[in-house]
Amino acid sequence: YKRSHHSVGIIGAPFSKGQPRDGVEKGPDLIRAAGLVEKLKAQGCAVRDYGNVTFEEVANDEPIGNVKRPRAVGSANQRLSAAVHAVKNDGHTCVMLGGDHSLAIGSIQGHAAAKKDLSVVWVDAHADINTPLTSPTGNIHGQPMSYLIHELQSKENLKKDISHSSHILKLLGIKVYSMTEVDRLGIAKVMEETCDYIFSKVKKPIHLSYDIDALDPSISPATGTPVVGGLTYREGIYITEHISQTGLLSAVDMVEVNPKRGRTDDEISSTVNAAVDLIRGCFGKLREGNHPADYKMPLP
Ligand code: EXY
Ligand code: MN
Ligand code: MN
Ligand code: MN
Repeated sequence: YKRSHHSVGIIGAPFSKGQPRDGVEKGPDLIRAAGLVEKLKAQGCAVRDYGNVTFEEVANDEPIGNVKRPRAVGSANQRLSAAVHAVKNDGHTCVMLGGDHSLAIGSIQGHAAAKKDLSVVWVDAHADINTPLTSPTGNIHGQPMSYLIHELQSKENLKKDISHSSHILKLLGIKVYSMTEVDRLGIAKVMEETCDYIFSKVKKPIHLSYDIDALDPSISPATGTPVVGGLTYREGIYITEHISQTGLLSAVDMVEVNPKRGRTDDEISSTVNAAVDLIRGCFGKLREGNHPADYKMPLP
């Protein structure tokens, strides 16, 4: 029964310009202040905190078409991509603390630059696959997948009538589980099927992009776009436990924690603590309890 052997590299990305609400840039420091590093070490991880990425001020960042703050988001993601690439080259599992979900563009790009082929598991109340033409808001945090998927890069495809993200997902053959499937199958079956699917050809490193708004707002209310009817705390944690036991987790994004969207201190701490617990689940924390490294079964 061995303890976690994980080596974790943490990057903070205090960035909010992929969406309009202030406060999500405070996510990284709050998640650290809730004891993330200490807790990961206590469960046996080696942890290196690379600190926060610094982002440049972009002066004239007028919308391009419908897309808001394209230059700031582009620049931030270039810097984040380089930072994630470096953490991967140092041999760690990368944990990127957002920040809004537009940061997945740079996080996945930097990860892919180091590892070539990846599987991406996206846990979210939203599909985040709007294209610049289908986005109802122009906010890039609702669009990151559209910049990462090769099939969505051609103007031809963008012109097609793909106005609903569920249609785009169908068109691309992306495996999707809605809350209806979580209810019908249970989260254990959903994760079993998810892993069967991503392991069906080759076992690629996994990039887990976890939006805290995937959890029900009764648990994580301090987020920009909460949706009632989300995952329970236990379902949310189960996802991380299951991914952890594959041994293939290579990078994690934990995004959209926004303390300014919490109405009370309890709402904020519930959200931040859930983010910490999800990350702990990614690195082998078991709800049954973890034995200390030198634990010996007492003789009868
Ligand atoms: N579908 C809406 C949009 O594209 O603006 C809302 C997107 C919310 C995205 C959140 C972070 O996951
Ligand atoms: Mn998202
Ligand atoms: Mn979301
Ligand atoms: Mn492991």
